[in-house]
Amino acid sequence: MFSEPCQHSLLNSPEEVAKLLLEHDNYLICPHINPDPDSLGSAVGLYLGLRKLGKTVKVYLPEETPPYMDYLLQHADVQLVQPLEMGWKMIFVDLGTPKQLHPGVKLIHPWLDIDHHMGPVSFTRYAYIDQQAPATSEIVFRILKHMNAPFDKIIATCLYSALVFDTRNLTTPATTPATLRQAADLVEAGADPTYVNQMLNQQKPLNLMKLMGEVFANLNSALDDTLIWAVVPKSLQEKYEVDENEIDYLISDLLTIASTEVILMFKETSSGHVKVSWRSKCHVDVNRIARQFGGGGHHYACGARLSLPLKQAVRQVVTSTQEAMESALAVA
Ligand SMILES: [Mn+2]
Repeated sequence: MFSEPCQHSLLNSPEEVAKLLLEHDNYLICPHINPDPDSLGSAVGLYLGLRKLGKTVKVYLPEETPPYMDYLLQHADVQLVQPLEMGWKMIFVDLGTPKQLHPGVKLIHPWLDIDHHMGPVSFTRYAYIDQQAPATSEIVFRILKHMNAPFDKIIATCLYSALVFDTRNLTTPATTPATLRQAADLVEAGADPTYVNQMLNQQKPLNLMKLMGEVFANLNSALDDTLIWAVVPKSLQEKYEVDENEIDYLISDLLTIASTEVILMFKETSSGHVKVSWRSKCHVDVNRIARQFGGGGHHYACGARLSLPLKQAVRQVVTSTQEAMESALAVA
């Protein structure tokens, strides 16, 4: 019987991660709860790369994901139930914090954490955290390159999808010339930008658009409309028969409003929580606000889950966000 990790080592480069992955075998890759295309694309891209190098690998995903991401999953050996036999080394991608794990994930052999969120979080034996990386997939790409994994169209599609998702189509401030070169390498390896754009950005169901119409008609704002928030109660999701995971789509549309600095979205979930999402255009570090509520993410995008009634969650989060914005915009 193996023992739980008693030591934590931070790795210093993708090269070190590559070396470690080549030395071992039997990997179980876990995305975060309610995974986004960066977490899923990174997980499946890493899975496929390791498979090509002869490793035994599985992806563990104990939940349904919105249909628009099916194309990322179709080539992976996805386990809905955690394999509990010994020997699986768990690899976490894009996690941010262990709180972002699905409750169905048991930390049996937490071995490696690959991430670009605030860190380090020492719950795994090894971790490689690069906060400058625009997406976790950007790190996975570099790891696979150091392992000399052959890139094919499917791996390239997974990693390209993850990269363009987290960089809002290669436009966030984290997008550098190196990011664009990596995107070009992935297109050269077979990723099709037109196809990926269709998959990620043109899959909204009609009933979601109708729900968005009602949500947008009832937007709230403060601070001269620099703060705008949308509230999506369960009753509205039921009225339009919209899957709660699909509602996350609408936040990026709110960022297109000219006056906004910060966007907030409140979604009542079936688990009884309120999921809060923050997006910032520039000056306001919304991650600092999310952390006050036990959440986290990045300067420009983050979230938290609150065990509060919807109205109370809205009141508390709007107040804190307003305060943070007033001080951030005063110095900007
Ligand atoms: Mn990410």
